[in-house]
Amino acid sequence: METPIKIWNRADECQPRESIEKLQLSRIKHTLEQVSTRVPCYQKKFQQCDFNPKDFTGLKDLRHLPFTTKEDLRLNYPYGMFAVPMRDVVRIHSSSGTTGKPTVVGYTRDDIATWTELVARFMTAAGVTNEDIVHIAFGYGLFTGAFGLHYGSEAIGASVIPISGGNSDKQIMIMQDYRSSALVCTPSYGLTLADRMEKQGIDPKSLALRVGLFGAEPWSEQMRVELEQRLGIIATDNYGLSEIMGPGVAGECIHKCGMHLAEDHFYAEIIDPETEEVLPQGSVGELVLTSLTKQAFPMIRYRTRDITRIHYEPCVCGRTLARMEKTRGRTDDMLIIKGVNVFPTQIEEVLFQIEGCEPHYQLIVDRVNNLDSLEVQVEVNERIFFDEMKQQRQFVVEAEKRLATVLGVSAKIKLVEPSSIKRHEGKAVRVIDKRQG
Ligand code: DLL
Repeated sequence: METPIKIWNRADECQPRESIEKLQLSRIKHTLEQVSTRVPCYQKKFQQCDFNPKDFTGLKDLRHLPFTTKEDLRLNYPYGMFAVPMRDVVRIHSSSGTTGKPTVVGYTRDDIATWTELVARFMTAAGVTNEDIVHIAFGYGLFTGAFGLHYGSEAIGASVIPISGGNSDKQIMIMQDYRSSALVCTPSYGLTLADRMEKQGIDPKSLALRVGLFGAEPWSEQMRVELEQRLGIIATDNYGLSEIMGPGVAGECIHKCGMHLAEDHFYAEIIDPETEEVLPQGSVGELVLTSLTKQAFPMIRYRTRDITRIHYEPCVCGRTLARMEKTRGRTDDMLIIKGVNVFPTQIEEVLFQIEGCEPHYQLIVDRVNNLDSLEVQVEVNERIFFDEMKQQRQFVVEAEKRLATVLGVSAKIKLVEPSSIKRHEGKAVRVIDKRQG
């Protein structure tokens, strides 16, 4: 007999498609009215395209409205896009921008309640219950990861360990002593912890860990296999971005066949990032999100830059909310090497399948004689690193051949010593692009 699957909010997560769409329509209308009276940036955008929210009749009309981009948020830094007075804002976070000023986002009390609910949903979908001890190894601070997962875990009734990021030895000691059963961090940090355990001679299976909730950066299916095998856990993916809310926008259930999108709170479109046209259902493209219930920081057609595909068929778990595929990466991280588009996750997928490669790599992109070049620096195990020149050469040739077949463009492989690539506690930096600047 099948064990019944626990669903956090059955009424909202399993509703028929018609009722999801009906709800989306009434919520979009409300949001459009809110922003058109309260946010000058949207007032201007709507005036420019002669749009009146009162004329909005169907979800498909949304495609005629302008996008919101990171640039709009920069121009309105810090609070210009807020739709409520500061006295109604109870929390401020910001995005992990790598250049310029970060994006500032705000939440009302109701926004925090929605965020908590949506995180509780995906954590429950991943199998977390009130019996779990949740080890949160995201950095606490302006980053939305730690606080998002923290509130969601508490709502479920799990016991939260707010350990924050870094200090891997202490993390492992606490995991052992406090019997952490659910690990929350970036997949790359999960791997760092697995390495550290191995070095210390600790068998992860001797710990109480049983599930990992990984997110905040792209990671491949091979990386999942690596994490599951090495930590002895079920590894699930969850997605979000601060501009839209933080974690909780989408998350996998234990069937791991796409991340359930909280469609009752966000409306998703997939566009061609070049032509900016909405693509037909089932296409791969850039995810564009519109918030449906946010009060402090509503977003209309926000260009996430993340490349994915959405499936609308119901999932075996019973949830009807659409499922978003693991993102392949961001359009900004996509490398164009000799005209061929390559995502770091594609390279990761290949490397992880090569016997002897360690799961740590970095990509160096450069321009030599006006031609793009890609060097893949990858750690290999000691046997290969200290192998005879001839055998090592053979290994490199073989690996380069595998990469060229999958990527459709040649890349140079450079073997580096075990543990020589910088480890990250938060989001991993995979690409060093020497072509800029
Ligand atoms: O990373 C929110 C988050 C925290 C999500 C914890 C999941 C867990 P930002 O710092 O604003 O917010 O970065 C958002 O990170 O646009 C994606 O490019 C990337 N990203 C987030 N989750 C995933 C994921 C948080 N599961 C940006 N897979 C997004 C791939 C992800 N990329």
